[in-house]
Amino acid sequence: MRPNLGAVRLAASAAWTLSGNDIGTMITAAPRLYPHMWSWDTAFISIGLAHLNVARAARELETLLGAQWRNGMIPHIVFSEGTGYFPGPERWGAAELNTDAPNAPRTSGICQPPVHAIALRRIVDIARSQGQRDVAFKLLKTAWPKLYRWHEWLVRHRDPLGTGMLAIVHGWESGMDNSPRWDLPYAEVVPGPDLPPYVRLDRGLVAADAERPSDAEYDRYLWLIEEMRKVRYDADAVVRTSSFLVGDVFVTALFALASEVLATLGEESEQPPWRIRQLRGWARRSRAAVAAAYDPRTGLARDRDLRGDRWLSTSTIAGFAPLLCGGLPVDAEKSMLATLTGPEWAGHPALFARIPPSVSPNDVGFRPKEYWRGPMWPVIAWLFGWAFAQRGWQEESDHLRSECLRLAADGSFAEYYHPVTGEPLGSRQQSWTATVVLDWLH
Ligand code: 9WN
Repeated sequence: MRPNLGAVRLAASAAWTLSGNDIGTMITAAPRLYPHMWSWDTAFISIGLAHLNVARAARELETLLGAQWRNGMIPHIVFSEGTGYFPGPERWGAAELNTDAPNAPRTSGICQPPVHAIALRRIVDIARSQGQRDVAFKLLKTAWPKLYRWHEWLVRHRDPLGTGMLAIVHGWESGMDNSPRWDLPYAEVVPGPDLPPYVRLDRGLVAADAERPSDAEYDRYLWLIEEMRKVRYDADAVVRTSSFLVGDVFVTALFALASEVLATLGEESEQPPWRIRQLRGWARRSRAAVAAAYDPRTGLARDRDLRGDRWLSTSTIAGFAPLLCGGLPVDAEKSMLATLTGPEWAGHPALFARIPPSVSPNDVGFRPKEYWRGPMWPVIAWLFGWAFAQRGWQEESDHLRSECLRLAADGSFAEYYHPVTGEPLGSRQQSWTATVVLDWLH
């Protein structure tokens, strides 16, 4: 029988999970598999923390922002002193190769989806609702300019077409590492003979190897790092030379959404009006790029392979990106929402909970246990739920919330879940799962 903790015990266990992952200097993404700070994980983690202690939440976000590169990039990993994760700081060599990277703490050399302004919005609102206006205002004042610079970096260095469609140079930057979205572009990434040998450390930390990416996938992940090392992580040179360059529709939608959110936060904290106007302009352009990626034949939005100069049509959760940021004509949007909740996706009769999995259960590539190739990720459901509430779709938002709470009621706080059986998969006590559950329970 699957355990069901009930709301009070579930909230207590979520809080306990976060404190268990607190190593003093940061809250790690997970106890063993991920003993460091990940950029988008930390954004979500700080939201959950805010319910427990707003000052602690502010500190967590500030720790991440403290590792921001001098050029504005927020790195995808901020390394702790902990070992046990590969590739670690030595393999990345970011600080050795690029003077924009901080020496301490050490970081990786790529980035992750820009969800941080959404976290800031949430923390500020939670703080205000608790009467802690001073903490909220202080955090806004320190974090806002840094987040502005982060968004500016993305526009400057990751919009190679100048259309607002943001590009990624590694599947890890999407946060959806081995999603079928990247199969075609990764097929063109050919690891060279000079790929230095390495030993994976993630094996054995999950129940079955198939829950993690394959060795062939890892070779490509590592090869892309070699390519970046060759150009010393110079942002424009990386975009010119990386054998993986893809316009990521999900990242672009999050950027559009987060830029609007940041603009509003800017108004609330009296930031320079020209910067606020600029953010709204970036949001408009990226929203239009997301809408332009919409394919009326499938009803989903596509990624764009910039090396292969082709659209990438896959049946993954990222195809619903326009629902996050808006921009589609009303009819197309309505029918996309109906697809998301309908029998191809969240309403598929075989599913354990009515939450969209990472790949449609009807797709030939659906693999219910394989990481980003099928499982349900609570954190992704949270993002849609939050965006839906902003867009006035409260019923759909509430529904995602209650279904996700049902999925997470076992208290494992798994990294991802089997969409049909609800079995926990990947890491346990994953911080971002605990934190979104905490947010839902408040
Ligand atoms: C590589 C930490 C991260 C998440 C990603 C998820 C996974 C790392 C890995 O774990 O990626 O960055 O080693 O598999 O795909 O979204 O941020 O939780």
